[in-house]
Amino acid sequence: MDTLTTIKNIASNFTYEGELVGYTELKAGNINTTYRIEYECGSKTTAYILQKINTFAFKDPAGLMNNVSLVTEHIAAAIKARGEDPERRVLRFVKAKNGTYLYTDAEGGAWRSYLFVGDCTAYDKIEDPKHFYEAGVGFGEFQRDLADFPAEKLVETIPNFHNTAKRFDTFLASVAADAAGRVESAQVEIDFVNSHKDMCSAIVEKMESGELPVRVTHNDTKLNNVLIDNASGHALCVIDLDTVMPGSALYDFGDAVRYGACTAAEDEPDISRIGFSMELFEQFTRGFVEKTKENLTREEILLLPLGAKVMTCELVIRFLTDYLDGDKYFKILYPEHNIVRTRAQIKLLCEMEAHYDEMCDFVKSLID
Ligand code: GN1
Ligand code: MG
Repeated sequence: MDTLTTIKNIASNFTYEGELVGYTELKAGNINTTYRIEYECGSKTTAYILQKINTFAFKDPAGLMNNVSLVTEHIAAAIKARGEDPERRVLRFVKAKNGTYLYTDAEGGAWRSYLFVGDCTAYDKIEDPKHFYEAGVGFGEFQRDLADFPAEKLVETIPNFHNTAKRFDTFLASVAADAAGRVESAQVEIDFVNSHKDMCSAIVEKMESGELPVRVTHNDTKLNNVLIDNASGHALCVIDLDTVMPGSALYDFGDAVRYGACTAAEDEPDISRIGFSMELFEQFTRGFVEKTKENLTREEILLLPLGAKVMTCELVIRFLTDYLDGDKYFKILYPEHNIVRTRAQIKLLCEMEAHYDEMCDFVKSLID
């Protein structure tokens, strides 16, 4: 079946009004398959996102959609309580004809849909450093708006998602299994991970001891997961809510810095281009701390830079593990893609280690 016919079939199970008049695939994500579709009703055209949830990654799509609808309702209420308009500020999901937010196709594929937010941009790379400040504001507000959300209502959509210590154990198992016969060719990268074993448990241990509180976090805070309003240049709406679940504020801060303060793309093959930008780090940190300083503990804020190192280390491990497993998890564009990603994250982590004291000093300067 061609894609248009598939889209038409799937879309006919949602409660859109009018006729499907167009679709395009959006290729930015590494996990789900995403389409932008348009419906025409009379003289009005409305755009939606129609997305197939990757059920290899997300085993419980119904639980996931329940999380997402609870969280978006909570955020909409928080925006209203501030006397602001939640329109365009939080995702609005469209019901399937079965009355839920999820449609399961004949092959078991899990689909959901939400209104497309227009006149804004999801930047894959930073064009203006101010956008990264805005990303900090956006993810900081997200964290703040969910500060009073009862975490026990959320399922863990991917169990142990940011349990970096468990990621390390999974990595060891993949090295031992050598399923794709790639261990020999990745020995340098494997040695790097082995030398960072202690870093993997740094956050987990602090959460277990209670030094770091458990919060409701986004857990996938790439720059392109916060929409920036084209007219005002301000953060508008946080998207990609699939991994919202209990976590640490360090995860959200850290993953955003990992992606956004890097001087090249996360899969840049020429590692000489990969550096860590203190300027960009400072932009994001300023925005994030401005919005969260009333909610986070002092200790938590001072530890934020640790999140950047641990999240980068975690991505080294995840990309390398997937490479060793034979590319089962992340979408790849070419056979070496996951090892290229691994090398890029290794270089970035080394750059962060070199800037770590500066990062900590800057964070401290914001709260003293
Ligand atoms: C995946 O699909 P995307 O780009 O939103 C992944 C993140 C990684 C990221 C690396 C559910 O996110 O954890 O940081 O790729 N999401 C999931 O690019 O595994
Ligand atoms: Mg994502």
